Amino acid sequence: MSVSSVQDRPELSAIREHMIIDGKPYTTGVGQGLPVYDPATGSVIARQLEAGPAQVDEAVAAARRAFNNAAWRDLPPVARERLLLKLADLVEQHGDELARLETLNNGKLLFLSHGLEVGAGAQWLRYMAGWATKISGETLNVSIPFPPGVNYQAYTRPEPVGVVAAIVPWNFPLLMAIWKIAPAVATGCTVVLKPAEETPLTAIRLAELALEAGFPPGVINVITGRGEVTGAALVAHPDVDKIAFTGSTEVGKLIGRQAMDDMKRVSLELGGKSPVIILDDCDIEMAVQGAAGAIFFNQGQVCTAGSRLFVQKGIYDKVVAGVAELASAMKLGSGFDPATQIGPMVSARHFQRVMDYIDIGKAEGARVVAGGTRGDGEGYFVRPTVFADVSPDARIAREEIFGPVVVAASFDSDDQAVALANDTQFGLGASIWSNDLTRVNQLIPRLQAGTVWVNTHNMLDPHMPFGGYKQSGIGREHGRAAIDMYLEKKSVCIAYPSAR
Ligand code: TXE
Repeated sequence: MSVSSVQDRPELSAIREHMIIDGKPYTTGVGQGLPVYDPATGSVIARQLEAGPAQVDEAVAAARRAFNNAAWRDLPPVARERLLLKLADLVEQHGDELARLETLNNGKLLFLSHGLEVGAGAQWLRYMAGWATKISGETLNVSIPFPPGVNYQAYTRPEPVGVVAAIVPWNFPLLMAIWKIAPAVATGCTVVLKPAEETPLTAIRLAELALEAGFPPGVINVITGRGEVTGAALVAHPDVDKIAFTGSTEVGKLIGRQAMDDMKRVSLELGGKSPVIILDDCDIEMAVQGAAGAIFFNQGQVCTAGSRLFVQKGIYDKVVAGVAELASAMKLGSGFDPATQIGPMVSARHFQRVMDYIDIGKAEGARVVAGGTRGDGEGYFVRPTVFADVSPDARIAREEIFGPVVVAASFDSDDQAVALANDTQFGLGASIWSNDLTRVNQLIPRLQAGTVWVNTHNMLDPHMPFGGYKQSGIGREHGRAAIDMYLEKKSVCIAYPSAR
């Protein structure tokens, strides 16, 4: 490759094939390492190392040393805040390179890489930077009566939980790395991050930028490799204090069980099958656009994707036809093409999984009203697919597909809408589309979901706690809730003789 072509494509010069441990590039793994793909073409763009138990041990040891080192431990909160603010600036300054790298490796539309991975990533870093100086305990008025003549002063002291193992998936690689790292370091923890094996590249650059920002070596480490190798060794490591995981419910349960063996702190952000509930008093055009956006955004590879569409009987045919029309008109292609509306699935494996679900849906007798086939070309493209009249017992209505596939069904009453919406093992998100505030307000408390949107879907903000009811996870990210997940609360009780 010529130098000029590298200059033309900033993402290529940003590719790193090492890991970052203790502030340095680390170049040893186990086995042959693993290829990293461009999902729009299926071609190999890089190789990644695979960390085995020895490398995991080195990374955790580096994080532990950094946690105990005065250079980090004694840093005043305002200095942690400044480091996070500086990192946010650097992420923005390298925004073009990071966004292009993400689109190359993940396939997502370039404007989403800019707006979310980089833009929202910087926003989250700044929000969490602010928390570094606002963590405080409480003074407690206690009533301990013994022994006579003794008084007590009691207070709580929040302390960082320690070494955090952060394991993230491939759908928002840079943003989710930031969602874990930012609150962890805002509280004074240190981190070993394992990105998904599909999308390791932006996380490595983020760790490099963190060093440039001035984070001491070992505070933010990034190791790469497969879940069952690197991830499993990290989860099992005895010197990890907390595991922060986003991924499948299946792996989340495994990690939760393992974490309990050592009583590690654990937070789990898992799968979903989020309902989109369209009431007959809604603005139909807005609801149709919203329902399509809820499922097709990021190719449906979103944990809160609106993958179950419930529409009130009188407007069901119109809404389903509208969503199907939008789906059929969507342009598939490379995330680098500004005309593209649907990029590729992240990997060949995931592409196959989504196509298998489409076949299952057809075999179950669901009516295909849009898509239902793969896209053209070498890449892992799936046409936006709408299944109508899907029974709530169908597998495509119950299992997370994590692709551009929505299942639609109608309902008569609000009670029936609630029953359908809650008839799932998941409980991550839900949206209601209506102009009737009374109905909306009556529905909100009845929905079992960590986030309920009204006349919108998939909107997140660093101030809004985010997480799941039921099997969608444990714990909340973002907001004050995220900070609490990285803190231990120590009670201090000091005795002193009473003055009289
Ligand atoms: O997830 P995994 P996969 C759902 C979605 C998708 C399905 C499978 O339905 O189709 O999960 O995707 C690491 N110990 N979600 O296979 O395996 C892995 O390396 C420790 C929803 O990609 O859960 C990666 O870094 N770590 C979800 C991360 O876990 C392990 C986003 C996620 O991979 C591990 C992704 C192990 N034993 C998938 N096994 C969401 N909530 O957004 C894997 N990993």
